[in-house]
Amino acid sequence: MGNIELLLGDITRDYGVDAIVNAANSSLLGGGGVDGAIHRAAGPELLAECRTLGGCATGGAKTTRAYRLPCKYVIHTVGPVWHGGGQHEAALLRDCYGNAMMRAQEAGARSVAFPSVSTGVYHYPVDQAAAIALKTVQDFWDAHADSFDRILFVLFDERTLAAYKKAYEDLN
Ligand code: AR6
Repeated sequence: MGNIELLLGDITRDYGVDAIVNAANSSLLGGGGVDGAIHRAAGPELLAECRTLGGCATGGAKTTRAYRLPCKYVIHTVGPVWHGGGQHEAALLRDCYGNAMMRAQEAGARSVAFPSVSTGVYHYPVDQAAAIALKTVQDFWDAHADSFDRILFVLFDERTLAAYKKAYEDLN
């Protein structure tokens, strides 16, 4: 059984992983934040492939190739927009991480890097999001220990990293 790694950094850099997860929107046609960074680093072929996918529901996840990114796959998931917590946001965020892990397993990706889905433009409170993210991913890894070697969260700023570290302590 492995331990999730929590790193500060830019997920488009080379972490030696098979798959990275994108915090996309339901069009899957790009945007700002980590989505913009991933599309810029992958090159226009990524958008061309995304156009063939017909979008993605909130909580869902779809896999593409990674083109110029230093990994094999991008798993695009669509996090919930935070509306105060009464609109199934927690269940939808759980679905994002669970479905992304399922897509990774199906692709044979043995190492996966996640960003903090929904805590940027979508305004999900980072403390709550971190607890859901880590528990969902750790539970999936524990249940499918043979499928994965490494799981990372690559967090873009100190505040987000601190929230994930705290949630990780509370979980273990
Ligand atoms: N590497 C890792 N994390 C990053 C990077 C990066 N290069 N860039 C930003 N982050 P957001 P969301 C962090 O807004 O809240 C897009 O326009 C960022 O600091 O990217 O799920 C999509 O198209 C934050 O901690 O995603 C959607 O429309 C985290 O990634 C919408 O934003 C998520 O922030 C999705 O919003």
